[in-house]
Amino acid sequence: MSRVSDNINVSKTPYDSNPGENIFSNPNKTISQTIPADFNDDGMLDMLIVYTDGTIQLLKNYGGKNPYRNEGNLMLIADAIKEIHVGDVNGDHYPDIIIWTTKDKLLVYKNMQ
Ligand SMILES: [Ca+2]
Ligand SMILES: [Ca+2]
Repeated sequence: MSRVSDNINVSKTPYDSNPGENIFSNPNKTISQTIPADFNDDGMLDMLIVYTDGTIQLLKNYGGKNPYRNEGNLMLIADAIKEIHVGDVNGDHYPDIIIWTTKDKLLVYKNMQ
């Protein structure tokens, strides 16, 4: 593998040149992962926030200028999280949450929309 070139001119990027829109922050906890998914099947991507302490929070997307609203904590996983995935495990078109813990438990949380 070799470096092709340094990209010093990003004028052709398809993204805007803003420093990035802050949609959420929590100074009291460390985010380990974010997973975008449409949890309420309204066509707009919501955001799952996973913290290092095992807390999982949902930011629901309502559209408009400031679309994301904190819907609070969904769950607190006692064991440390090894992997977390989102997928529809029961075929109802609502994404469910699948968690693999460091104690090798596989937990499924069905979306009860
Ligand atoms: Ca949505
Ligand atoms: Ca489902």
